[in-house]
Amino acid sequence: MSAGAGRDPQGKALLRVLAGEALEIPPIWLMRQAGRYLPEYRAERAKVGGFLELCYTPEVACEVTLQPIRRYGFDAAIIFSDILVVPHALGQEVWFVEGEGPKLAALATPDDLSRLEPVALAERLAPVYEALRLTRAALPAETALIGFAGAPWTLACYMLEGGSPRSDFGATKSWAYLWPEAFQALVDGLVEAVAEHLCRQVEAGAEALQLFESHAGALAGPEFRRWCYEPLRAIAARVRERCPGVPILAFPRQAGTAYELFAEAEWLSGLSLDTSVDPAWARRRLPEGLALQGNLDPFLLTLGGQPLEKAARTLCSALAGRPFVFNLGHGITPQARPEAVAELVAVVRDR
Ligand code: 1CP
Repeated sequence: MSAGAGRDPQGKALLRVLAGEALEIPPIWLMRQAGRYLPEYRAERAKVGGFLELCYTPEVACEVTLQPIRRYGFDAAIIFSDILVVPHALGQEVWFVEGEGPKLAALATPDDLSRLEPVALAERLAPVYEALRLTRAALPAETALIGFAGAPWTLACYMLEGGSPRSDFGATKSWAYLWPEAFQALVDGLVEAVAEHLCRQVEAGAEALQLFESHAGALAGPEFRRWCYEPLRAIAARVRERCPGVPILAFPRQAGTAYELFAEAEWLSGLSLDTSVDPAWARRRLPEGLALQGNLDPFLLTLGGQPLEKAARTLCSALAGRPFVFNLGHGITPQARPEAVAELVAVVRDR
């Protein structure tokens, strides 16, 4: 199988950096690099019924994963899927409304936890693993394949809010404060489910893993430690036991000063910085051996030209000489100009 060979840090730039090497030309990939800004993605999307069908049809998920690699030759492909396949595979109803985003049948009270069916997870997500196998077989040898999952707090937000969280995270925080034991049981269950999903992805060919904690910014202090940091650490421990050596990246978006907690996270290979983090601060406060990933403002890809070039060069200089993966500070938007993405890759590689 290619997974073992792929994890050899000799070849692939992304894996070398996640093993602690500083490369003169940083590897580059972009969060949400397959998506609506690409006409070829929109064409594939129009052929299938719904967004989840796209995720669960291995040939199509493989094709859209490869599209940005063909166009730009990124150093890594991220498997086309979504963080919400985990709640879906646990038996929660999930659907996508065009222009509105994801919707879920919210868990209303602790009694609803009994509706979740963790035993069925791997079987329901088999198409994702098949998509990884197909993609690994089709990728150029130098391109790393990234598997991913949502982190428990972020998944809990969608599961309890019934979709994209309200600005006060009211439903989620009500559970956490009113029913802490039930909320802990949900988070613990998600730790197991996410660890299982990540290990299956590695077994199907993923060579690095990213945990998306998109709503880390809703937490601070002891709550951050309990609901974000500790569950991430617990997942990493399980993955390291079953899949030793696979590098793990975390993206605790908008964590603010809590980014510093990860300075001691020896279980982590790389930390993804959001747009609000000053790279010079990260360089000073986070350990030399921890790869930093990020954090160009995605808006610059709607502009292109001189502002994009200047920001990309500044970012590369700020993190030169240490393990660094060039990326955005959040996902690419549907408004990004495909030509601007090509400009960005050229600037990062040909400075
Ligand atoms: O119809 C469409 O094309 C829907 C748009 C879309 C896409 C392209 C959604 C719905 N998901 C995806 C793919 C996706 N989602 C990937 C694919 C791989 C790649 O990067 O190319 C990944 C990694 C995700 C991860 C994801 N999904 C996150 C974490 C990253 C982040 O943006 O913070 C989150 C929060 C989701 C939930 C989700 N799924 C889709 C949307 C629009 C959202 C976000 C809704 C919200 O903001 O609350």
